[in-house]
Amino acid sequence: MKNKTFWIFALLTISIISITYGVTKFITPKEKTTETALECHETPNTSEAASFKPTIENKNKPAGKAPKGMVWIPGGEFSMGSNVEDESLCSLSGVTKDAAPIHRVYVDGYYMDETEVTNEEYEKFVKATGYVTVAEQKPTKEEFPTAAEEDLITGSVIFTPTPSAVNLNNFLQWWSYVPQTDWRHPLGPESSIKGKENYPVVHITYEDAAAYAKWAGKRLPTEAEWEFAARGGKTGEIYAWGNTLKPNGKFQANIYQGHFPIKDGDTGEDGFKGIAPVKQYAPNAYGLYDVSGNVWEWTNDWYSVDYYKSLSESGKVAKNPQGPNSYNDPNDPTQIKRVHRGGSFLCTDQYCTRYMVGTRGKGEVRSAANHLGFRCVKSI
Ligand SMILES: [Ca+2]
Ligand SMILES: [Ca+2]
Repeated sequence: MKNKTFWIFALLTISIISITYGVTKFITPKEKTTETALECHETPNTSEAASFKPTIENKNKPAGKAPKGMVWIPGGEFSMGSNVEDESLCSLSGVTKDAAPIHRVYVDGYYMDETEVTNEEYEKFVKATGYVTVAEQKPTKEEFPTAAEEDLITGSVIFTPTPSAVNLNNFLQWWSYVPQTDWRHPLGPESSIKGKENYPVVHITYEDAAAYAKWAGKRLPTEAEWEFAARGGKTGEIYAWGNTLKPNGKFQANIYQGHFPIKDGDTGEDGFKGIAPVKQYAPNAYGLYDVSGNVWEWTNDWYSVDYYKSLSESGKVAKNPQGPNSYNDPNDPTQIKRVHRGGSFLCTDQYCTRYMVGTRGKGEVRSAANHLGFRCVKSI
């Protein structure tokens, strides 16, 4: 990359590396497109099928109505994680391993936002508090000591389709750091959120999400709370809606169809090319919309590659796990990361199939992009 924002770009987009990890690590350069090189399936290869034990929901329910825009998640004991052996439905072996082994977890009940936090909701917060998101703050020399002064400019990272087919081994080809890009200008300085009040807010870092949650009297979910809720009380299913990607031939979430990442490559077979307003697909069994796809969602937990392993090895049911004490991503050891969940409108069946409900994502805490948002929970 030759443009002057390269250093900031490189430093701020670590989360993109994480999100597209399957691409960067597991798709080797080929002249052929992955579509012709791979055999894809409706369901992934799985292992440890017997290790999912039934979900046992709590019976208690708080009196009174749920807070506006939230639904009650009863909590209980469930089997958490993924037994998917492949990174994708196209048999790329890979990083879903960090969601193994399946282990037993208990969470108390809580309320959860029924949708991703929208632009309209985030705007109320900003108007009330004057909050300035990370993308709107000028990067400092302290944070980016190697960057030249002229490169320290506000902005965020946008998915930028390529003019033609590319090898999928270099994510820099389809992500760009664009100056003056933030939640109000999700596709660059000329764009706006006018008429997009009911779209999920994006370009949100962890601290931006946590600040909103605090203002709203809520908090970010733990990773366990997020997964318990997303599974909707079901046991060991691959998706939030069941075990097949397209029941009756119909997509159940806003993901990506077609040839990634080329211009006009997303066919929008699921109804949307790119991001969608919230509530466009049926909710899961708890009444939650878009837990899979549309935008990735922050959780409060540090990301550690071996956290599930350590919980499993304890031999006990993990009670209200709060995540590991620190972050640990051996592939990217200097980056401070927390867990993302659910995948986004850019996840395809070829890789990054993180709309599979037990799988995990991760991101550097001060990084954002136009496919990353959040939702909140509230304890009783
Ligand atoms: Ca779509
Ligand atoms: Ca989502």
